[in-house]
Amino acid sequence: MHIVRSDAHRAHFPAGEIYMGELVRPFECPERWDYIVAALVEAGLTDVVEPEAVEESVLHGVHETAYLDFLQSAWARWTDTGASGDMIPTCFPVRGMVQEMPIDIDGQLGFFAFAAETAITGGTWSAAHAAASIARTAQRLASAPNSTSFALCRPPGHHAARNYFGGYCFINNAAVAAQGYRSDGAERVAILDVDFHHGNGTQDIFYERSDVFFASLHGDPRHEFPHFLGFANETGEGPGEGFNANYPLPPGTTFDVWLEALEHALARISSFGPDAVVVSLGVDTFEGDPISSFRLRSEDFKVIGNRIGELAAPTVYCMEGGYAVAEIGTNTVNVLTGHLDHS
Ligand code: Q9C
Ligand code: ZN
Repeated sequence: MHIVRSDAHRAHFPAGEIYMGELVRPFECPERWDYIVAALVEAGLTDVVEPEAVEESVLHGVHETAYLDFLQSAWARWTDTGASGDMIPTCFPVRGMVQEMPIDIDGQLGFFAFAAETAITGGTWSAAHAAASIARTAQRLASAPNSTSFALCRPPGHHAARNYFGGYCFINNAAVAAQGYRSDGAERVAILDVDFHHGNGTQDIFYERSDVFFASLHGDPRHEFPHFLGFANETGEGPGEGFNANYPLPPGTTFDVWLEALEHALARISSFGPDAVVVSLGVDTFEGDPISSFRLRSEDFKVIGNRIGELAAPTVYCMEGGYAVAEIGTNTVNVLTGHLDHS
């Protein structure tokens, strides 16, 4: 299994995250990466590859040009106004307001954001771009039948939509991998999102497409972030109708119930007949996660990888969430070794 990773992620680390009325140290922190690397090495997963820059054509197949331009130029324009702190959006174009990009940088910040816990810093673009390159490189390395690679992306990506960021995500790495498979000739790609949170960004990107099937298991949005998307009746639109499957699950969900939903999602993916599979791998379903409410135990993650391995398709795992930092490495590696044990 190829492991694609880069130190470039360290450039992104905001000073704070708005959480319970306070500015706290962000849950999505650089040590998450260190713990995963340590566990990979300990498990003998040492076939490490540095990423090659993702092509513009693939990025533009996933995100709107105005959004990418905003992300790339945001920090320079922010500091030009005399601001020195991180970019935290404070004003959003909600129901009934004009949905057009303003000129002012503060206005654009709110226009391209859907949540305020996620700040843009001076290093955000380079780190997010590197994470997308990691996903694309890992995807290229998993083209043969049964080949698997791990994209150690940070920042994560599945909350980033065609034209907005939030939930710690800026560029949708899993979507980049799926789009990469398509541009390399795959006809059908399935994305399976096992992060605790709904992959609203991935759903948004592929909602009207029939070439990419999206399935997500997650905390019921009536109770959990991202709150406003991820319901079971969201099944796709236009040509994409029938190619989106959501499995919202109640707070406190244990592995037996979670696994039933996984089996259902895997059956849907099998009948779709994908040429390749992308997994949005969040391990924030873990019982010890500080911001999530599912009850999975470390050994359960082996079963997840094992079941996904049964698809026997070229597979890329893209790292998403997981905030129980001391256990993130074990939980992540358990999925990967569970997959390898199968194939
Ligand atoms: N009460 C990912 O896992 N805040 N993003 C939730 C909980 C945002 C999670 C607050 C969580 C974003 C990639
Ligand atoms: Zn998550």
